Amino acid sequence: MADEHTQPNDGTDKPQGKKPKLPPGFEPKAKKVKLPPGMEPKAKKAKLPPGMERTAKKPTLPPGARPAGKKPSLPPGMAGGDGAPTKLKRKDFASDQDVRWCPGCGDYAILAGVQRLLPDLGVPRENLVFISGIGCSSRFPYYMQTYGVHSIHGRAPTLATGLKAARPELDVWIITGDGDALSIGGNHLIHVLRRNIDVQILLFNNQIYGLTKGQYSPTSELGKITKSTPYGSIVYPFNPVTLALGATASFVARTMDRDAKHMAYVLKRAHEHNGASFVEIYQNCNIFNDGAFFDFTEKATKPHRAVFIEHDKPMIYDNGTKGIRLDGFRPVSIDLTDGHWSADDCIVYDETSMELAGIAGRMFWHDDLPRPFGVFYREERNSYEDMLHMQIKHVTDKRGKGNLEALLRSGDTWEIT
Ligand SMILES: Cc1ncc(C[n+]2csc(CCOP(=O)(O)OP(=O)(O)O)c2C)c(N)n1
Ligand code: SF4
Ligand SMILES: [Mg+2]
Repeated sequence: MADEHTQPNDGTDKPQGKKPKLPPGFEPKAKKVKLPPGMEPKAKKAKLPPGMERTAKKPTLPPGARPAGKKPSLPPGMAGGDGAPTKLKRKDFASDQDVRWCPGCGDYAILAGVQRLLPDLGVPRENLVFISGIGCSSRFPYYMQTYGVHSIHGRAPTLATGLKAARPELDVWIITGDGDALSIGGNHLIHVLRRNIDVQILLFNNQIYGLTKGQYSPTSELGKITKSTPYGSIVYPFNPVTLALGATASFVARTMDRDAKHMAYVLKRAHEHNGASFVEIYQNCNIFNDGAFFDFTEKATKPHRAVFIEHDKPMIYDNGTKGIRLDGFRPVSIDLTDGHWSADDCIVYDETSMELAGIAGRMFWHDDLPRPFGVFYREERNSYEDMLHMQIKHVTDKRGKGNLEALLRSGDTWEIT
């Protein structure tokens, strides 16, 4: 009989949503970090470079840059553009490549969801670019009849940053996995979010390395038995939503492969947003981590394990029988059927509130709380490329057009003979 620890995903993992059990011999320690005197955090308003003040004056944008919250208007004659009659269909976005994911993989549903959505977004194919890293999920650009780059492990944000800086009118999507985005690409992900490059980032989270056949990833739960953690993972997982919020992302959402309608809604919202839109998508890897999210995605458990958050609406779930209320700063589940509480007692979700996003984002390990799906946070602020082109214009207006030749020959130069 094969040793059970050599088997990938042997089915002994704790269901998601429950506080994971530490491997034997490891007890959690709760330590409070004390700041040294004089290091209390101060709330300071950031100073913008000259010509880039956000308030009062709205600077005129140079050609190619667009103001926050606006999507580019396409030239006449282009599909979906001003006066263009041709509407593309889902099949127009499918390439002639054979899709090489395992039968039953959640990646198929995400691919179909994106291809179904694109005709409604009205962006011509020649303006669309899908950039991925490495992993099963990162094979995505092959299957799209658009421009695309299957790039280097964890570096899709890097390529996307360069492309958007040079060609801000392009509609750029980053496709990445939990390993690609959060292990090798962790540094690049936080900076693309901080810089607020106007891209859509779709993180296919299957809580495992799929392509390399089932090693644990930064989102694998504590105690997870995999090929690379035969005695159970001893590492706390990242929660991608709170990670993105911490990296000052201007749009943060979560959806799932098994709810096409919700995924379409979230992706559309992400696309509407000017700036980096981060979307975590729970994706089933039926080969190496089957059922990782079934608590939240399957009919029998979804109603009481998932809560769908909507702006300006009370946080209600379980077919309207339960809600989420704030008890001090803690979210608690309340019963709406026994006459004690009503919908008026529930949190009315505000997706522009960083504080609420933090609270909802941390509804993660509690057995007695559902996990939220939807748009956690949205903030209107200029994208990096808007600011970049504004700054170039400001400096050019002031100092005139630059001369590269003169610049190269200025200052201390040497002639090598
Ligand atoms: C520089 C480098 N390091 C490691 C690898 C091996 N590798 C390929 S994909 C991958 C992880 C993929 O996991 P994830 O991003 O979660 O994608 P999935 O396959 O699960 O969709 C790793 C470690 C590599 N290809 N290149
Ligand atoms: S290994 Fe998993 S993630 Fe990769 S294609 Fe197969 S089912 Fe999908
Ligand atoms: Mg993965």
